[in-house]
Amino acid sequence: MRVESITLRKLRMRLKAPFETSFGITHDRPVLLVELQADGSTGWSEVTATEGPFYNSESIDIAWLVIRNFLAPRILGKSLSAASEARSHFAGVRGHEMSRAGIENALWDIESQQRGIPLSQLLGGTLKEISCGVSLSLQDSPERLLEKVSTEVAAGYQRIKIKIKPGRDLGYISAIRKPFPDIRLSVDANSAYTLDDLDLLRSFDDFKLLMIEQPLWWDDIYSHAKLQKHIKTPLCLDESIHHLRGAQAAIDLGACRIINIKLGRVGGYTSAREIQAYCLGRNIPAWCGGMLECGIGRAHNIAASTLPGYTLPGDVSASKRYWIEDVIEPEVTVTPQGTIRVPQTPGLGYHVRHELIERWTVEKEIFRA
Ligand code: OSB
Ligand code: MG
Repeated sequence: MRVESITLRKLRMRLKAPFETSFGITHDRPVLLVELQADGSTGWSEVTATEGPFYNSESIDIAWLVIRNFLAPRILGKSLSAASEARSHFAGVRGHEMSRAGIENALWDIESQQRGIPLSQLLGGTLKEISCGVSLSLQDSPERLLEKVSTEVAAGYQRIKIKIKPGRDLGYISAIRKPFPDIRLSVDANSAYTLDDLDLLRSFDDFKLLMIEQPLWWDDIYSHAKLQKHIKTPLCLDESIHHLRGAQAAIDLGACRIINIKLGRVGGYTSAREIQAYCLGRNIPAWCGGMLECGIGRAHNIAASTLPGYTLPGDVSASKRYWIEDVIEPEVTVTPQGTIRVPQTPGLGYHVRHELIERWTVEKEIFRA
């Protein structure tokens, strides 16, 4: 594959409903798409950074600059025999995992087209159908949250995750557990607590939660290890894990018993595959996280979720939960059993709606070899 050009596009897509986490509310999701040309083939991917450096230190605009000034020049005109080689070209760039994933994952799309096999198969995925969960935004009242949970349980989703933050935690968790004593339920704090909240966090043990996701500081594995010693519920790390070494440290330190793998956060498929293989070997359940992706990032998440290390339902759900209209065809749908059937055609397995993307583009730049 000789990398001929990289096109960046920023789209403004309106979420059907605002999504609130402990770090803020998103109404409009700026979407950064990568269209990469190599040997006459086109690969697509999504840079999953948020509008500002609030989830991690990346943002859509920062990623644009990093790709223009540092990543594109390192890969344009280069010939790669496999998409996994992209990572070595980016070795001199520290951090900026989501930006790197944006380029690497588009190359995986191209490689699977060129080999004539589905992306999931190229990755080594074994599932033809993946298990789905949902991540629910913070709500203004436990009653409102309960309505949302009821809707998603009725739709078949196999795991419900609710966002929590101080003041919107115990009352919400218990309101759901009463009518739903047995569903797989987890909570995600996005770093809203500190070790001073130990008693409160320990009280979550009464609710048979599948996990507590990233309760403490986004960049702090050590404090999670301290916390895990004092509570029974498994901790899951999201924000803190950027690569295999981080996953190894977290597991060895006992900082978590479950890992959320996000393709963007870990720098792309090559790194995600290493982490899932490691988790599988260590009997640590892993699952595919989400970043409110449009269809392109969603299609990549579906392919990743077929890998054998992804043993728990992920945050990969139907397009219609987020968007009135998606940029792929068909849009992602979920069966009444709470699964997504994995496309079996070469590449992403979905048609990319180029004209629609062009229409929704608010900024565009092309880099050529
Ligand atoms: O922590 O998993 C998270 C969305 C934006 C930023 C961080 C997170 C999330 C989600 C949504 O939980 C997952 C999704 O439905 O895409
Ligand atoms: Mg999370």
